[in-house]
Amino acid sequence: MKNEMLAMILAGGKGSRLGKLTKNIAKPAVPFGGRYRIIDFTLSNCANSGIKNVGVVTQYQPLALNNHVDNGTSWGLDGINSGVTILQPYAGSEGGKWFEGTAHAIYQNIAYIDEMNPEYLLVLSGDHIYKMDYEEMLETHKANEASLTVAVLEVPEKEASRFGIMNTDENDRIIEFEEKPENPKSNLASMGIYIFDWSRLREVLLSSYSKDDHMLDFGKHVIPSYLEGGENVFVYRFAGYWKDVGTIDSLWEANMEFINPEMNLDIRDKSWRVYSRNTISPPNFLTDTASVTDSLIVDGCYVAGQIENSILSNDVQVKEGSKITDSFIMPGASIGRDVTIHRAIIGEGAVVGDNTVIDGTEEVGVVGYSEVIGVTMDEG
Ligand code: ADQ
Ligand code: ADP
Repeated sequence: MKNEMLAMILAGGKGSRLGKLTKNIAKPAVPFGGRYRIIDFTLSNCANSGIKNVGVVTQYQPLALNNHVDNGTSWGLDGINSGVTILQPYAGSEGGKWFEGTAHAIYQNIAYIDEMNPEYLLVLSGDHIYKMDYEEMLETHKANEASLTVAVLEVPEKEASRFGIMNTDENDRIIEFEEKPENPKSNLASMGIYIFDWSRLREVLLSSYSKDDHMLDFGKHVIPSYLEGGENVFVYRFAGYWKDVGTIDSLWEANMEFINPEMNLDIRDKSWRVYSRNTISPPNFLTDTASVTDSLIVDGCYVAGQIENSILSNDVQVKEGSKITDSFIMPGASIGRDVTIHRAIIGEGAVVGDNTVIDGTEEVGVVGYSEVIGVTMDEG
């Protein structure tokens, strides 16, 4: 079988910066925007870009991710010669091995990639919210006769040290690259999205692992070695909405931007749909004490309280007298009476007892997955 471009979504980072929100779940499977999970955006981009095969490389808590992605039907990726494959660390002849970095994760999956036999390998991250046409990026890659193309965008200067930062010449060829520099020399940042000529990358990885100088990471090892070796490395400039939601703050922010009418990630764009695996919930019920403004309320909710500038995912309950502002409530959470929640993320299936106050004014409030807070025995 010959695939022009195979996508590999790297979804195996620990996600430890999401704290208790990723205790039982891989980061890409964390709920987002009321109806979605983080990985839906990348999977939808793949489907909309005409990519047929997608490998999802994971290692922590993959169960919920497996259930969600299933065989890719929800994204139309389950046809003949297409599909989504969840790739987990496996025990080889030399014993099991965890993926030690992004490049190592690709190296460990060479057998799968060879089976797909692509000309180009698209490397993606499992924790970004954006809409992007990878086909257009591939056109740029071909036009430049590049060996590697890195998607980039300009970030605020004060955030630059969180990213791979580069300088380019007048033809958009990368001449300098530094992974997360302390003193960034520009604000042109890598989005961690790469297109490689697969045969070349395969050679480079095999040669590095045959010696004692293993290339573990794309940012730290592969890109610098490509530049040193004089390979054709170019940028692809992206201008739309893009957010790495790897931290509590960025996850909260991205959800708030999602309900901001001015934000430019148009979720209603019929030419670039974002798909997800949808479960069926009953219609919402709003009582006569309910008040809802500037909010998304997804199916299955029962609302008797006051909701402002917030997202209630499916099957959330908010009882009378409670007030929720600037918050993201994940599926199945249950909020008691006279509760105040401000600037918070409430995990899937969490239970918040009567009269609880969660005030995230200083620091975004978080209630974890299935966590029970503020419930006393006599209420039970
Ligand atoms: P980071 O996002 O910090 O920087 P990294 O932690 O390597 O890079 O994660 C990239 C993706 O790969 C994440 O989705 C993560 O979950 C996944 N991943 C990490 N380790 C993995 C492993 N061992 N096995 C499988 N998957 C793994 C990168 C680039 C920067 C760039 C930013 C943009 O290195 O140059 O600026 O992305 O967000
Ligand atoms: P399993 O898939 O075996 O039932 P998991 O612990 O992986 O067990 O997940 C159970 C359910 O809880 C899934 O629907 C998953 O998406 C959800 N879940 C797990 N952890 C979280 C979390 N931190 N926040 C939100 N939802 C979560």
